[in-house]
Amino acid sequence: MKLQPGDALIIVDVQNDFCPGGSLAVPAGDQVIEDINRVAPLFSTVVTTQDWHPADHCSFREKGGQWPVHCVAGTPGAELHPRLKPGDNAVSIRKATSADREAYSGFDGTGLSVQLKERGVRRVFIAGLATDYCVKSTALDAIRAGFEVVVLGDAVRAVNVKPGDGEEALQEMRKAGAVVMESEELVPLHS
Ligand code: VGL
Ligand code: ZN
Repeated sequence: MKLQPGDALIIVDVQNDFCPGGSLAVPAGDQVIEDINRVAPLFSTVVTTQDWHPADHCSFREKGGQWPVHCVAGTPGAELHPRLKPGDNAVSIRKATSADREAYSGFDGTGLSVQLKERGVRRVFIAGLATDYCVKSTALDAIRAGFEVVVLGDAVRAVNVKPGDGEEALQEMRKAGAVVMESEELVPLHS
């Protein structure tokens, strides 16, 4: 697939806590990094999202939520993985910053849609973690916001709380109108 002006890459939550050794490690989560680093230079707009929770976030088990404590704002676990190279001009988005509200999508309460539209973005390519939560939610919101959506299937990984959750999430994204393709299929704009 040939890239066009108006394409953006959204790198979802490639943070230490979601990678091996982190508090909510996605299996093989760090394997997305090399693919992302290879394709990021092909995009004039790159966005990184970070889960950025207060220490008492409602999604944490001790607060009645589903997850271990993860991605607490300002801690090493919330930092982007040190091997990730989004480029110097990447737009940084932090989400789920209020204690009483979950927000899996990079579009939820962040102003991302307006920022992308101001830059003339029409189509977004999505990679990162996790397929069955924040990638899915970000992709579905992007479609609702009027963007064309391509999910880079080799550059996402799932939590798979239930086996098959990742595949099911990809199906749901396809059904909503997303295209799933491999990062190797990207053809640079000037080629
Ligand atoms: C995520 C679980 C909890 C994600 C965030 O980034 O997919 N998953 N918080
Ligand atoms: Zn979270």
